[in-house]
Amino acid sequence: MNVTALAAHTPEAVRAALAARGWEAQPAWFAAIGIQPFVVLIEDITEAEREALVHWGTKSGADVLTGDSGLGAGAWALVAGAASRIAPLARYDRAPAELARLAPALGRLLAARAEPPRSWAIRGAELSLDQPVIIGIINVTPDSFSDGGHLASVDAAIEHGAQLAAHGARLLDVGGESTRPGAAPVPVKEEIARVVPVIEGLVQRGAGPISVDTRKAEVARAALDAGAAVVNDVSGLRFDPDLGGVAAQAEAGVIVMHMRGTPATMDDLAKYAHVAPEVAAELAALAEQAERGGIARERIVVDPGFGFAKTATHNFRLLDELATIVALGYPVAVGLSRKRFLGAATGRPVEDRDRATAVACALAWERGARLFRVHDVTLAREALALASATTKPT
Ligand code: PMM
Repeated sequence: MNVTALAAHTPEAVRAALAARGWEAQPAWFAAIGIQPFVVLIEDITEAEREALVHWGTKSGADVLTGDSGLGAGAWALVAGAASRIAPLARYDRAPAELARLAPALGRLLAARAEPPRSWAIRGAELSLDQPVIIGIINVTPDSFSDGGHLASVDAAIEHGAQLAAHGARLLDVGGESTRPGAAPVPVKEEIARVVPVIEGLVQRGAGPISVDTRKAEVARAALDAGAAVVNDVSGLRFDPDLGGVAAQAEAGVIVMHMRGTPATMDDLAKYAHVAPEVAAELAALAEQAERGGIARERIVVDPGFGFAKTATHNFRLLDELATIVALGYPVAVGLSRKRFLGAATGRPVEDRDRATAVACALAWERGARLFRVHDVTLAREALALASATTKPT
């Protein structure tokens, strides 16, 4: 007899074991997904639902931990087990009647796990997510947090963008307003004057597709008119109520990022009891709002907003628990590049954080992120080439 431990942090080991024993690719994938450990946190349930879950757990062999939230917030339950064991709870015909309320949300989580999105529809194109999508940063701001001042001239910014594309960036993100904590707001006219000539120049050079990093509808409209294909909004479409409509009408791709408050107020709002589920819930509400505003689901990417209304500790937890964001079912982008929490871990100053960025990108890939907004495309690309090679199914 031979007894071997298999890796369980992804489905790949089980899939490989089954494939090696003659299973077809599709059934091997579904079996591997089914065997994988699955843990769900269920909040705001009634006492009857809590009791029904405990009873169901005893019968089905899943682990169920429960408690009371207090303050009238209802009870909570943590349910853990193989996904295939928990899956019947998502089916009305199999789940106990008392737990019917659970089925839709649980069904969505299970479906997103089994079939994560494999492409992102942007304006006039489709980006495959089977490989990492590197988003190259072009900050055209005199006061940006990490590369401020270097790209002040239009020609320098265009040249820089062309270089990023040549090094493997599949999207170029042009921004004209710094979102540093406490940065001064930029008037609309000034922001347009910064980003539009750069976008036009990049389009002329055939570099792109291009994304515009803005919170403002007027800037987005001007950028889309100049040829941008994506709107990247750090306010998650909260800052300007017209931005969603502009993006929807242009059929642009949209990156909906999580933050609280504004860059001026966000640091005081970095208060979470458990950061990943709270960011996931707030991000889900923003993405649903975007969909209600007419942006097609397949055009939406979500981003947990590292460094925005988060302390270093929150950012580390969020990176580790990124799967909670991925489970929302939208493609996930991360903006880790040169951020302060990388300095907190490595002791490196902002101009020397590209190696830490590359490592963080690799960790994020493994946890399910597919898009990576970075300054140093070459280093990130190398790290992601390695990370994606290790998770590639054989
Ligand atoms: N971070 C910054 C600016 N824009 N957009 C997205 N989607 N995600 C981010 O994390 C993000 C962003 C701030 O960083 P920078 O000043 O280095 O550009």
